[in-house]
Amino acid sequence: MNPGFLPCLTDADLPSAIAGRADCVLGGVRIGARSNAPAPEWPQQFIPAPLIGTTTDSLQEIWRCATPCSSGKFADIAWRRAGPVLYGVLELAESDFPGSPACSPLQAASQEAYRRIFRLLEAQRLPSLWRVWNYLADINLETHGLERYRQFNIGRQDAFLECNRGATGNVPAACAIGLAGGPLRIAFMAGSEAVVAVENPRQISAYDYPAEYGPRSPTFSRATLVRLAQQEILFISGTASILGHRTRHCGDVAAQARESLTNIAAVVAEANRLARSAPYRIDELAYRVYLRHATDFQAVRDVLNAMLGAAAPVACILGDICRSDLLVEIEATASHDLESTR
Ligand code: 3EB
Repeated sequence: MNPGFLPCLTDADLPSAIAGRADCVLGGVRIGARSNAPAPEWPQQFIPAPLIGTTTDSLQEIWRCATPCSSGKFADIAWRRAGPVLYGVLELAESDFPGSPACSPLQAASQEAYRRIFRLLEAQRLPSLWRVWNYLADINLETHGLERYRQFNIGRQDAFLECNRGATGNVPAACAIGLAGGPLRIAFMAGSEAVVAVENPRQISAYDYPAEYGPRSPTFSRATLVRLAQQEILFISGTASILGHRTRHCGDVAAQARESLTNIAAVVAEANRLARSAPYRIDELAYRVYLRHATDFQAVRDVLNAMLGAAAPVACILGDICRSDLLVEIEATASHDLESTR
């Protein structure tokens, strides 16, 4: 029943990993080049952003489970469900949303995307949104008098409020990354179990950011812990070089990477106060690193090697971070078995 995270596979490794049990893949992601192969049967988020520091032009990650999934389509969301866990993928073209003077197309698309997600969860009787992966074009571009990331934040928060979910406290872990173009691309994991929200004592909660970062605060937790019958999952949100609410180390990518990892270590320490499983260690997490400039790769790799060891699984992706002065953002996931007696 429990999903197992199977990270960083090349396309060649995937068939043997699945071994004829494609119905036991909850869903996943493909990052990098588009594939010539037919689309998989499971919901797959596609992130058409270059991989950095690897010779392969794409990678896939999947979440597997022990029993076959049910699946469906709901308001353009492709979803699969294994017992108490659901994974879904949604793409919305902004051109399908005319917007209005008071609401840009991106804001309207963002609100509608989250509205649909919450409706699906209601229909599935799965109350809790655990983790959301958001990608949008030109995230730092100003249109309609406001940076597009800030437009997204308005639409997202409005949907949380409209659907009576509140916009602080028990909100999902997330990332929001800019791509060169394309639709609003959202993947999410959700389920029956409420999350344990984790914050970072070194940072103001994102949902409490002051108005200088936009008219509405971002709606995410620094991390979420999810407890299933035999497994606990730790989702660490996109984490950047922010102390309090301010960007640190403008223009210095190595220092930003160090600050980001120090923030992740602080989030892990907080998570460990709340976790039921054995303590999480930063050298066991599966990382995704987003770089604004591909040329910063070696400087960031050196920091990762020094702080995590060279063996840590890291996927490095070219993408824009949601503040123009941020050069790198790092997110991570881990899963621990829970002893059934606990
Ligand atoms: C930050 O800490 C950096 O808007 O969903 C990180 C993770 C960031 C998630 C989001 C934004 C988001 O504010 C940016």
